[in-house]
Amino acid sequence: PQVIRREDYQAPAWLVPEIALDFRLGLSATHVIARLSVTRNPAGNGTPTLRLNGDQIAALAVRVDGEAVNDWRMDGPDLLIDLTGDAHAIEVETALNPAANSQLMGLYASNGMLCTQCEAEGFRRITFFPDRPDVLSTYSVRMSGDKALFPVLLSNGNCTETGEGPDGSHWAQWHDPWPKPCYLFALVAGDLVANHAQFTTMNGRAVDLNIWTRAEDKDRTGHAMASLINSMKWDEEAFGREYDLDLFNVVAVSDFNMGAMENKGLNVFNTRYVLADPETATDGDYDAVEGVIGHEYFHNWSGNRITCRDWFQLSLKEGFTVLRDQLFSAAMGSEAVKRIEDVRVLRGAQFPEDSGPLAHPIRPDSYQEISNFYTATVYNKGAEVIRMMRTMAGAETFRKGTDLYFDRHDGEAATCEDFVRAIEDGTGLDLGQFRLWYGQAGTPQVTVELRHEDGAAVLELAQQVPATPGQPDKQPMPIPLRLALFDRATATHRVEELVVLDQARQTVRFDGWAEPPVLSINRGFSAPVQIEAQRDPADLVFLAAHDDDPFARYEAMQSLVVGHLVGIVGGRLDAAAQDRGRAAIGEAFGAILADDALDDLMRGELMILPSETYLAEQLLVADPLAIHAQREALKAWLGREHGAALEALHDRVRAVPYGRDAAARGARKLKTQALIYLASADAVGTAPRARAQYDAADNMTDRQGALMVLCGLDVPERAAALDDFHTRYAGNALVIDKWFSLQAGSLHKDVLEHVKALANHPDFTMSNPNRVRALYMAMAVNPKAFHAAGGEGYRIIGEVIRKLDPINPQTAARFVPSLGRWRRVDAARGALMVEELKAIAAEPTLSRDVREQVTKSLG
Ligand code: HT7
Ligand code: ZN
Repeated sequence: PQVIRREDYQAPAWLVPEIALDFRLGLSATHVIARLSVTRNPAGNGTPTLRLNGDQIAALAVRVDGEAVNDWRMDGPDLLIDLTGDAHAIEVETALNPAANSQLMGLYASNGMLCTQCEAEGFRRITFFPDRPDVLSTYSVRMSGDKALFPVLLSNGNCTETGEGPDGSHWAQWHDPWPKPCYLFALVAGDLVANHAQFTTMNGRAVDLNIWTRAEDKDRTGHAMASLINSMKWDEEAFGREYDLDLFNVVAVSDFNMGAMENKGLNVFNTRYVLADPETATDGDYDAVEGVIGHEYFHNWSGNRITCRDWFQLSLKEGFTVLRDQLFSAAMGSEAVKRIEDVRVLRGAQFPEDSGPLAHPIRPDSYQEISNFYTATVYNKGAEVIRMMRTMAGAETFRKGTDLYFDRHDGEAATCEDFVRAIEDGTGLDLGQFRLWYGQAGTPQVTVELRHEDGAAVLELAQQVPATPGQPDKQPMPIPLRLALFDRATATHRVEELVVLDQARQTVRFDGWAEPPVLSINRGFSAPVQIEAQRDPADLVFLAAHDDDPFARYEAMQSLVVGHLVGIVGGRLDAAAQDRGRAAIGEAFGAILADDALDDLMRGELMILPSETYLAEQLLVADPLAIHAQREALKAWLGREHGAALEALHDRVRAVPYGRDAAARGARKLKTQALIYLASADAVGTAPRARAQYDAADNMTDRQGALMVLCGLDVPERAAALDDFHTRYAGNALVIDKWFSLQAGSLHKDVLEHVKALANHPDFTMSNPNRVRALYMAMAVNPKAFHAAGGEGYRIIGEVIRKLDPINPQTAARFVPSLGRWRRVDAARGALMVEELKAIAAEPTLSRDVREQVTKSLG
């Protein structure tokens, strides 16, 4: 396989300052003429050969400076033309069949409309072009098509002209004044309606905003529009960034490989991240819409105005934009809860990446298929790395760094190094050693020990970055640890500071402690590391009750449970220690339920036990079902011990009327949390309560929560509620997705039987990524289903990968990492997972996407 390496980067030999595209649109036949003005790049290698990338397209005609030529040639999928001068006009014609494009890359048909997805390398499926992010062009786009089929014709920038053509056709001309790489090109044509609004920028410019959907979905775009307006305002205030066109269009499509795409002035979204109303979207869905709308909008500066030099720099735009969307969502809601959720995502998705065969640095060194690198590492760890710079500089000073970055590199295709240097120059930080975070993979392990001697608290810190594929030896990195020392008697802290651990070992001494303090460390999750500390459960109970840093409070509760469950599964706790640990958890849990000073949203967070994935991550080799059983046992015990308080809690919060405010949201969160514990303790006794919540629900959060609980129970209420849900929401694809994933992610003993039956349900299809993920991703992340004895879960996922690969390789490849965890489970299970990986590898034709993931997973 061809391996692309970061060190091989070469500036493009030819630039394309301008491109004019002419589309004659049809669902199954679209004709494209691309007119490129090309100029020799003085910084290039001087070759006379112009390389235009292509992928599964053929050139119908090639013209150079207006003359048809025949002396072009193909090099694999690429078209090569030898040029004599320094500047030429190139014209290439291609023909496409969008309806047959099941990969959803390039130009494709979805639900009767046409749309494009060009990042990372989809543009080359539309026309021949130097498909690399450091070739920036000004785009003019003309499109014509049947007016009845495609009444709305959209592209980047501004619409400059429209007109009627023959035989019921019409056309539109678009022009985008901002030079951009081809991955930001977009075109949409379809029967769409807009939710329209206006935004006035900080300099008083009016911007027209449109969210385009199918007519029946328009009523569900209000939250997306409010989120867009909030994003535009927030980016002005928080980062000084103003929108730069007169028009901003968002289009919702139902077939989409990822969440959304930040094409200049024409964002294309998965319907999932646009449509929301109380009846069909949960509070989590509302948050996701707000977060993704913000994310794509923020890309207008971090990604579009400053783009990436090459795809190794992906974290330049993605890590930074994730940080920006995290800060935005925190500002719109609860900062504490948002931080906890972000860390939960990091631990659930990124830590396993960092500790597995696909581990890579946030700026990878090589790839075979770039689509495989849109990962939690590049996105979420990338955001954490930039957040650490912000923590070390302080928010205000950090802003000086980002201002400098935006000023210095506006209009450029930049590198991660450019970003770090701008932050250094703008803030005065020395980030020399910090740059290691960009190149070293693996989650650092920080060992913490607090001694008390001679009236002082002595903190011993040590770090170790684990070996990862291709990186056996690592150097120590700067790790900013926010810490506090608490006085036990007053339950307040006397010390709070940021300690930067940048050596392999470091000692920090705090004088003036007659009594040993309680240590609160990595407050706010100031560094994306794994803390290893022998904690006295009593100290964790203390912090869970008294820490004034909400994240640290959550973390104390998590550590208490992790220590207990991992201790049991790892066989390290005798019966007495188990009883003591459980009692400590019970005490802390009871205090959380009873603490009147806590808001309900935060109470809900504190009640959530660490995920099975995160628990497994703590063990070198884990028996996933043993972890599952112990976690369930603890849940049931807590449900029994605190049954009366949980029932009282459920009764209190179910009386709170629906609202979008924090109090009402907190009430909804607790409603389902309480049910979860009560059902664990007494399935039969709780089922009527869950059914009552389901029936009384006037919103999807309550209804889905109740159905989720019922789905895991072997009770008669289960089937009736599932049937009701399916009938009630028939025809609403996003809600029917929920119906699939609730069953595939359930705790029910027959979950695999349910998955197999659902695969044959008339509503199931392999051609819609949302539906495939709803069923099979929900199953792949459900340890009880995926790791079921005998390996049936592995076989199901293996078969999905094989069946899906020819249809949609990107989506297929996203299932491979679950099988790649084979070294981290017991040998018998591991062997079954390897068997599946080998069976996939043996397929005669595999996409580059799946081949890369499988080969690396077998390692
Ligand atoms: N920048 C966008 C990436 C994306 C994408 C990548 C590969 C294949 C399909 C895709 N759709 C969108 C999304 C984002 O991070 O904003
Ligand atoms: Zn992004």
